[in-house]
Amino acid sequence: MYGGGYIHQDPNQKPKSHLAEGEDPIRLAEFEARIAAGDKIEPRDWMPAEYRRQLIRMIEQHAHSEVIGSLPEGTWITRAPGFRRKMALMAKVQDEIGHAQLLYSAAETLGKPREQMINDLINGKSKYSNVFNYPAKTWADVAVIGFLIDAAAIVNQVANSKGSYGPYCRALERICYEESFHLKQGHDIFVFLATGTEVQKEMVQQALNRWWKPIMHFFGPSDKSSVHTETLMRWKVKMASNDDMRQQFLNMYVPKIREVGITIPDAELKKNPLTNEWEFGDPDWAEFYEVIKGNGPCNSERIAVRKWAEDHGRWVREALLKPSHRYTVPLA
Ligand code: FAQ
Repeated sequence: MYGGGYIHQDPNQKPKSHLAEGEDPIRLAEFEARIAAGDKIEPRDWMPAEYRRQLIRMIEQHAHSEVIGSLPEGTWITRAPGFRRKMALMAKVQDEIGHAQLLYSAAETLGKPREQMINDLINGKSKYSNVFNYPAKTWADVAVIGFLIDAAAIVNQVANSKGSYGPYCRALERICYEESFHLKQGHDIFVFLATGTEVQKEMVQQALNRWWKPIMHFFGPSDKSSVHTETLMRWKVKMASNDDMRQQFLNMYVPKIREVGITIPDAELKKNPLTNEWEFGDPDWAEFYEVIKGNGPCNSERIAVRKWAEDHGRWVREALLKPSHRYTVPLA
């Protein structure tokens, strides 16, 4: 059984040093005191090199996830059933790209140029969320993504918007408003299908069967296998552990899925009457690690599409960056 988060700590292990070579322990102590007092750290403030490195890694991965995350649903814009569904989906997909813009800007404040981030994505150096390496086979997959992946993202982002790095927190606050609309449109489609004809209900059930494991993986490995949680929580970049976020998601959304007659594909899922929490079965962590290594069902396709967009959009970026003719043509 899984569930119930804790960070594994070996009592014999020496505490990890959070200082890079040459960094001043007094400055680190002052920095940590500011974080403990709930201050926001801003781009020009002193910060340990490891804090900067971790933030770049996490915000960049988040930005890439928004870009790549627009692809599975994006393929359904032309096939959405009806004009209103099409308009809502187009607006949602466009929002996700807007989130990427906000996040790349937040990561840039830490010193990594956007072009380098995009190159690292295309070259496979940077990760992005596991979930977007699965195909959206039917319209019901759009319902599951919009309802449950956006819900999972909200659980994570509402918590982390209270974190320590100002630009990231402000970006997350704005993103969360828009994600709430995404969740509503996903929930509306999910309920419509689940309470529709037998064929529609079966379609949404099959979609949930496909997405459940990746959604469990979305929150990251269990706390005892997580590499970065301890450091990130110490510096209030992550405001809850992977297991705690996963548990919060289960407690909120398992009842909402079951109330419309859809079965969650986990035979071991049950509510513990003592803790009142949903306990779940092994979500197959071997699959998670394969997917984040690049071996998921759609990894190569996703990166190929992103590379195509990058190559074909180059002339637009170059045109935008050129000085305007208005200023180069002398006035008569
Ligand atoms: N996928 O030590 P931890 C969205 C990697 S936005 C891929 O536990 P950490 C909107 C991790 O990077 C979705 N890789 O890592 C939307 C690390 O590898 P590294 C994205 C993962 O950072 C909705 C290694 O495993 N959200 O969905 C994943 O403490 C619908 C060890 O893991 C964010 O990025 C994963 N799921 O915790 C768009 C939120 N989990 O870097 C379109 C911000 C772990 O050492 C449609 N990020 N790994 O090579 C976070 O909160 C954290 O980074 C976690 C992972 C919780 C994702």
